[in-house]
Amino acid sequence: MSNQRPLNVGLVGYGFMGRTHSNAFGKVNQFFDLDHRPVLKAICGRNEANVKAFAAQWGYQSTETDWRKLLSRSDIDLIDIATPNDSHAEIAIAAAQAGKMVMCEKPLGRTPGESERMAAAVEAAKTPNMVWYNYRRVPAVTLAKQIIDDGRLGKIFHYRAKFLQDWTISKDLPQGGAGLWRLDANVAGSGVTGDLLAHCIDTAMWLNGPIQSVTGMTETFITERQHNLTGKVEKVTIDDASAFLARFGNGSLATFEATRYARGHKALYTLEINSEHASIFWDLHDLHRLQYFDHRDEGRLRGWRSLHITDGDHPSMKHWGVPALPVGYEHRFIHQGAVFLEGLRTGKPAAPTFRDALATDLVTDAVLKSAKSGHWETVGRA
Ligand code: SOE
Repeated sequence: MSNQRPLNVGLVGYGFMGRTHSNAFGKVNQFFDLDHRPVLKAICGRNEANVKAFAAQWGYQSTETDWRKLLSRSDIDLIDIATPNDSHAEIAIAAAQAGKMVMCEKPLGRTPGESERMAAAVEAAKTPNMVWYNYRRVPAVTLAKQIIDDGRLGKIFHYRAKFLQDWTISKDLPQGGAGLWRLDANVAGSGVTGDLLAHCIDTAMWLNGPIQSVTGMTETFITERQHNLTGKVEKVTIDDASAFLARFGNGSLATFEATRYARGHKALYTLEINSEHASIFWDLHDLHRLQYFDHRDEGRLRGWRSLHITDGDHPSMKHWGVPALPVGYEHRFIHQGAVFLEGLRTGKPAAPTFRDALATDLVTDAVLKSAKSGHWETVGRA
């Protein structure tokens, strides 16, 4: 559309998430009918050679090696943060104060204190903001949301989620630096609680409302690792595994578990809901299927239905292609980008906002506190 308004993007960070976000900005107008068109105006990262190579590969018009310089540019409308977690707060707050729109990779901050300051900054600046929690955009997960919102489930009793991986089991794996900063708590904030459970919590609260209280346990299985930046063997302070029980505001009970020590599981994110009338089960390793059991079905034919969520009338499928063709990781980010741009058109905040993501960080914080205290912890209000 020729009358689309350009939206000049300044992206900070050119790792795995920088690529994923760039792809989303580049494709979103091909798949969604929107008023704004992102322009890949500038990519920013500390290593000049890498940042230039990234700009050439992804079509950015310019490069910066200092994010403060990027923020001072009048030709940038939106700052998108795809850096490791320890720089999210500083960049986001400065970007909001510079009058930019701000998008940020998850988790929002390393602590609720950081996240609260970030949410306060974008709200004070009255600037559009969003966090890239992408599992909401899996068509089968969106269908689960529709089923719940339609009232088909009746009273919800149980919510059950887990996110299992196996990539940190080797004791020879170092911590720190590119790719491995997730193992360094100073940079990441926490281990699997902030990295993996945060996804489960974001989806859970989207589907089932606020979490009120939690009791958790964490474990660090390998307590020392070589640090890539110092070259020294250093203490590991992230949680390698984390599990918690929770009570939702609607009275339902929940169990959550995440680990990077589950041999054979690469990204086994599953969720299950059991309610008065029906149950739902979803599994990221089989992401197009939504398992659905409805007790109201005729008795003789009652059973788990395995719904293949790729038909034209399933959530978001009309954007992607002809029915039956599966969509993948990148589609979720393209869709999440579209949600942000749609928010600019309607003036309604695109979810999850910084404040929504703060609510998730308050749950992960309560889990980590409970793992230390051995007590139930009440979740703070965002
Ligand atoms: C960690 O392995 C990771 O890449 C997370 O950082 C992502 O958020 C998750 O979607 C997949 O796993």
